[in-house]
Amino acid sequence: MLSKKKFKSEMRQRLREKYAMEIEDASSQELFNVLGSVIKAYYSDSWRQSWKSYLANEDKQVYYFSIEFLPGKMLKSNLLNLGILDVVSEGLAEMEIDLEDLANVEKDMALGNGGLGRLASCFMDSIASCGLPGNGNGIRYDYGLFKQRFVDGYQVELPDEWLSSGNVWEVRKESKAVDIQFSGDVWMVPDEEGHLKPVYKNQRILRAVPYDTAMIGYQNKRVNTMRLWGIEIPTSEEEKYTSIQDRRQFEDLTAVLYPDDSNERGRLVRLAQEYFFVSAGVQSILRYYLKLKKPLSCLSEYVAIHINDTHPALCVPEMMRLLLDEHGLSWEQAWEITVKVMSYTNHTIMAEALEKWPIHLMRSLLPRMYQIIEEIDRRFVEKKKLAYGSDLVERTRIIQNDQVHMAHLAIIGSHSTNGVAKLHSELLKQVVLHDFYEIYPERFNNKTNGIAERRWMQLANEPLSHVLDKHIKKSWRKNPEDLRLLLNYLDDPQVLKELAAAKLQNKEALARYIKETTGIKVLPTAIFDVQIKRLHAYKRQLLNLLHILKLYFELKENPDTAIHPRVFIFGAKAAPSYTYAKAIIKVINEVGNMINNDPAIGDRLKVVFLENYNVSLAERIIPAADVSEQISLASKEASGTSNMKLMLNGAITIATLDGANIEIRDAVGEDNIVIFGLTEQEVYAYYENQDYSALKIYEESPVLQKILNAFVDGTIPNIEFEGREIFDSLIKYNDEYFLLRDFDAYCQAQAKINEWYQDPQQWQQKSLINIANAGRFSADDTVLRYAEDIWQLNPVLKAAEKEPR
Ligand code: 26Q
Repeated sequence: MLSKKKFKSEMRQRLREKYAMEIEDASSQELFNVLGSVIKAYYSDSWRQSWKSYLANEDKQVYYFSIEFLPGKMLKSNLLNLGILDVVSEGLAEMEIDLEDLANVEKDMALGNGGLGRLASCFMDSIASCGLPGNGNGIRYDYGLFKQRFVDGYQVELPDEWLSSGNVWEVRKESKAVDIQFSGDVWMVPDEEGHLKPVYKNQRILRAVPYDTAMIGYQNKRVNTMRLWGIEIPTSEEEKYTSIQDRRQFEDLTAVLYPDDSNERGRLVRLAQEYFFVSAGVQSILRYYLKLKKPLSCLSEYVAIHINDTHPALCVPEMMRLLLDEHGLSWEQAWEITVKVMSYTNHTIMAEALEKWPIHLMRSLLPRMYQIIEEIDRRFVEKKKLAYGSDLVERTRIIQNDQVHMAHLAIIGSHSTNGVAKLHSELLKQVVLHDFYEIYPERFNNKTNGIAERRWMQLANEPLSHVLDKHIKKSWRKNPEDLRLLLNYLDDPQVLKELAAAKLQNKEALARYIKETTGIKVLPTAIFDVQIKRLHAYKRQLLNLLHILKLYFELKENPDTAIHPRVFIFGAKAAPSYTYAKAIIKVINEVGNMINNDPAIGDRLKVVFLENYNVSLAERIIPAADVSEQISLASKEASGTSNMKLMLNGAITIATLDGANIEIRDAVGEDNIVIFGLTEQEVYAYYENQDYSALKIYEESPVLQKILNAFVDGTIPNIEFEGREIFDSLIKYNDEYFLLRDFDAYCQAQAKINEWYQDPQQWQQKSLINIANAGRFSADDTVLRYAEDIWQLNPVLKAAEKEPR
């Protein structure tokens, strides 16, 4: 264990070695770097030992392949997980250093867009915390997700230079580099035994260099690895590059993370990124495996590869290539191994979001991959046609209309396909992937998402954590299910009072942040109503705005309207080329300006759109939220995870029956959540009957007329262009996401929130019930289910033998 004294002397010693300085002379950045290296030294033994013990026990390992990871800042979560947060914080204080100051120096590691990337990072934390042998595999982008600024209410994107001051957590492992082959022609030439072998001409060899980051388990001495690959041109290959542009084209492969963006579809660089980290990862896995001296036929007893969405689906043909071309296995042997090793998670049911690549791109960049995919496709068709008939097979085959369907590849090439919430997994089976469900019913399963509750409660919400410790003791910190103990205090006025005080404290902190960053003054006693997520039409930030405008007009017309003051808080990035989403950002900002500066409204209504929503900002907003907006059109949000984080922090959810909202309702009961809107069946009925008319709803509703007209009649200033675009999307193009249909129900739901808030004790009880029931969404549980049902990791199986669950 680290003593305060030891820690302080380590800090001083390393600062002298690294910068030849004393504490008093060092900047926050220098102190942060030194602190990072002290911590790294502290866990280095556990990191080595964990790896050694996996090797010694020949534990089966899982490799989580994800093109996105979104860890945010790591300093405090590393300290927490190592169990030295207090020692370090106090030790620093004794040297007159504020841990918070150093924590703020760290740049967010934002190598992801949103939910999918953050889920990968929550899983990394939980996999280590559950003591499971598991590793991340991804890309070390030079620039993470763009930084968002508002200029005149418009989103402007700036590069995210997250590496500009170095990265203390990563370890470059040059000796573990692997070669990656791109492009060139492939000739299948018979070898001495007459087996066809690929011979490449004009190919480019690139080097993938791993950068390893420790994934520290929660106070269990386990340290796993997240391995991110960077690209380099090997010196031996340099003469092949005839121009700077040619070099750049390859070197820039890992330069930027692609934003979640349909316009980026079909970009060659994205495909190259996918192959790059897949090939690097699969090669290094096999290299490790061969050291174990086990036959390849047993690979699936030692290795599981998880494909996070279809972005790493090339794992399937790449594993096949290595087994066939490098290790000489037969197709049948290689295929059996591959399917057993691979598993796949689907994160969307939106047809337009399913990944497809034009054949010509795949063939020109990755000719061998394409050949193998063609053969997988050919055998699939041949084998399944007899049993299922040609219609079904034509719909499910991998190659269709000159495109490679990555989801089809992932399903056919793996033994498990899971959705991320109950409803989503049902829709996969019954609708979106129904054809595959007919063929492979046993492959489909559900794994409802979860969150790293330690980060989202212990780190993000200290005031609430202290209240919990005081009354239910500390077991919840390790065992989130123990949050249920809080239910014993449902009628304890003292506990309710303390919970309310913690919330108020968090709201005051957020109010200060809002004042500093936007200049807007908000009342901490107002209802803090929060919608934080990527900006997407289906998530319906616009529905929220329509309701805000309704309240605004009501207050203007009738200043005596009884509503509790509300602060509507938004955080959202729009993909750079998603013009409609950007128009919504602009309009929310302009409505905000109009309302926030209207003296007739005062403190009763405020609209705050915080810039640059990211993990760190989420950690500020979530603890301060009273209301959680989860208002996607039913069936569109696969799961959502901020819904879970907000619930855990005591916000009351206003939600449609979509994604994990349904499971949140089941957990807290109807009285502690506000549900509204179309159900998924009703949405599908509209699709079937084609009888939705937004215009009709508009014509019959004076309220909606007033609100929608405000977008085009100059009522809302400075949105001439965007206002028209939005108005047209609702009326002229018939409101694709049924906002107008759900509008009345949403307003009633919001009225209920207002009414509930009038009774502080009742509100606090509902909030308590939400906190107490959030334990079931711990990512620890989620990864244990993956480990047991999908990855079949030995430690879980062994533990299960000992004490059946
Ligand atoms: C597409 C084309 C080109 C480049 C990038 C992309 C791209 C990038 C990111 C496509 C999709 C994503 C991210 C999707 C995502 O975050 N999905 C969310 O996953 C969460 C975790 O399962 C769910 O909770 C959310 O419901 C789901 O929207």
